[in-house]
Amino acid sequence: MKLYYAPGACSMADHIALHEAGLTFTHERVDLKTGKTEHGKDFTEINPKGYVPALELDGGELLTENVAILEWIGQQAPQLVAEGPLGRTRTLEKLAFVTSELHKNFAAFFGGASDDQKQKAADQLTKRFGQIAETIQGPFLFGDRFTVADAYLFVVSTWTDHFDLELPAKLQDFRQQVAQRPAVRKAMEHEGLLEKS
Ligand SMILES: N[C@@H](CCC(=O)N[C@@H](CS)C(=O)NCC(=O)O)C(=O)O
Repeated sequence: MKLYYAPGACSMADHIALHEAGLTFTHERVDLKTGKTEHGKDFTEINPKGYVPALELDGGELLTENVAILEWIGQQAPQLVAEGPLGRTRTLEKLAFVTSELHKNFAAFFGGASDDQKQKAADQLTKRFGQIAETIQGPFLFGDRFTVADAYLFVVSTWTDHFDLELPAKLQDFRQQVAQRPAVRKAMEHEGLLEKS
């Protein structure tokens, strides 16, 4: 199995989740500016959509879309999904919120949006980060159990550092807790975001 990723991008959620799941995988870095992988391949020949994450399964099938990949990892490692009869659906509910209400609003900052569009996106992000922060049971979204949704929320929360956006205190605490996890450190070290310990 191989994860196509870009350092610090949303694919880091999958990178973290794969380590948390204890799955064996390799990685190939994608340069999103040139569209080339670290082995010089044209990434659109692998994923025609041209974006990360993409996960090539052992049978050769390619999974794309962060929510689908994280959901699949959760199927392989049920300990990464919330407990209870509604656990899987509750996890998906959080993944959907992170992708459509948080991740999507960063597009204004990553792309060439106007100041007005950036301000609107920043206002939305403040509101939506505030809403999800209020649902954190602590230390993670669903209490003591770390799930694939925590991995994704952690990654998007790190993006606020680049754009001078402030996180609610509850999310700052959450970030600190998540950052200490060995799987998170391993993924971040590999992606060059942390000094190797
Ligand atoms: N709909 C996709 C979006 C993924 C996405 O936004 N990936 C970004 C990095 S976080 C990317 O690769 N952007 C480069 C591009 O779109 O060309 C998903 O949810 O997985």
